[in-house]
Amino acid sequence: MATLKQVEMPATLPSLPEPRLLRKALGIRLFEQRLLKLFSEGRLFGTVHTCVGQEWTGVAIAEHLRPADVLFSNHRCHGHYLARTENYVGLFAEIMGREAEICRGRGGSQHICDGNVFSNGIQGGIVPVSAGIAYAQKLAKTDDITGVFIGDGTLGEGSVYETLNLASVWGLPLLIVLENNLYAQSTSQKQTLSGDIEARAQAFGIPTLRANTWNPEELIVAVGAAVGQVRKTGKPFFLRVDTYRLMAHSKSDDDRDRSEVDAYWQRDLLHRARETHPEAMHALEMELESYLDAAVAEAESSPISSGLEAPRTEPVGTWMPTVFEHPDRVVNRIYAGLRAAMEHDARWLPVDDTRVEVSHAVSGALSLTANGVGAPCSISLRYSHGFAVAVVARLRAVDPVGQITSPHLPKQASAASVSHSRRATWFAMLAVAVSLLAVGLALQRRLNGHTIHEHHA
Ligand SMILES: Cc1ncc(C[n+]2csc(CCOP(=O)(O)OP(=O)(O)O)c2C)c(N)n1
Ligand SMILES: [Mg+2]
Repeated sequence: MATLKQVEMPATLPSLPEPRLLRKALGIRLFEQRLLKLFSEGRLFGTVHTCVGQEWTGVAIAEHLRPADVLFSNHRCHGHYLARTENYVGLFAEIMGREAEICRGRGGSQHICDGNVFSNGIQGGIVPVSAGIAYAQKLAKTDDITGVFIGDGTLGEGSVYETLNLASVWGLPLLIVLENNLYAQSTSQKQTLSGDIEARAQAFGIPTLRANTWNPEELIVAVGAAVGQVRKTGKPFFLRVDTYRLMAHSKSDDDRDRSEVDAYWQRDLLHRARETHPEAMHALEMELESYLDAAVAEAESSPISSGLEAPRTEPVGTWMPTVFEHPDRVVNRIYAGLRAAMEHDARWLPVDDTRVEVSHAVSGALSLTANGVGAPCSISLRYSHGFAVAVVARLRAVDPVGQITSPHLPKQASAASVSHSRRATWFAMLAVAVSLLAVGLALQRRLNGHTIHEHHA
């Protein structure tokens, strides 16, 4: 049984939160960094989204919720769950697809259902559900409350506003905690958010408060005030928490400006504490790492969930089975869709099969490079039949090369016809030359302070 043997810590460390809280926040961070390592070793089932840099939101809410209160979370839920339950072994086991506890390895990283914590990876999907639970609490005439975490990107989901409206009209004991980390996957908030965040909740008559994760003690006080208010009034409350995700959205999908990310690392309390209190932090890290060693070993000793290996037996109804050209890689299907869409779009200049590469695809995020000129974009997309067209539109907006047309080129030429004829080779070379020229011009425009206007797909 993995047990945490706590090292001796002074009662307080100057300028740091109390060691009990520090241990919790650092435990979450080290847990997630361990997850990334395990992922790279192929020991996890499915993907993970870490909350490195945001740990204090979970710690703060766990300080104020009572056991009967219900907490909803999203795709970035490990910290929220661990802060509340401290079930490290269980979460490791869950993400490793093991039979032990939580959801018997079937929920994985994003679908937790344990200890009155529920998570779901569908952005905004949990928000109306959380209101339903809050409604049940109201009908039961308890003073229990429900909390729900959403990200700033999820402010683009209509269900959030429908819920804010009904929660306010019905007077539901619902605390909405918005983790404002400035990005949705790789899309900056600057591109998608208009107006004021709190004003959106205020428009529905819901009171708001703002805090941040760089000052955890103030954050904990703010969460206490928000929780207390919901419990006392039985009405909704909206808490905005400014924060920053220090690691990739998922794993390798991070194209944010490095200097921006570095600046936030310098601001991060746990990171800074290593410099200001090296001995205490080192001791704490050693303690937690050895606990995590034991927790991983214990989780891995549980058998793989039988459900994960069972063949699909339920009827498929009227759905046609999807036929994949390359059953091993969904990415190939996406690539084929892209090429098909481009072949019918005269504004694209077909060069050869390497014109657009889906170089990487994880969990709904695609990193694309166009023509090898490094005009990559990571994009977040809804899973829909129009996704290929959306990718093309987005690429075209990001990569000005995509807008060039040449009078010498057949407008509807397919990638295949170009790459397989001799004439096409000349066209291809011409296209490459034109492309390089365009990239040069685009760079020059950028250097001159012009920005390329991006249309959202
Ligand atoms: C309805 C829906 N659309 C798209 C996705 C893919 N996706 C997963 S997380 C994410 C970005 C979420 O951004 P935000 O709400 O700001 O949360 P953060 O990741 O920053 O914590 C997207 C687009 C999804 N899970 N659900
Ligand atoms: Mg976000």
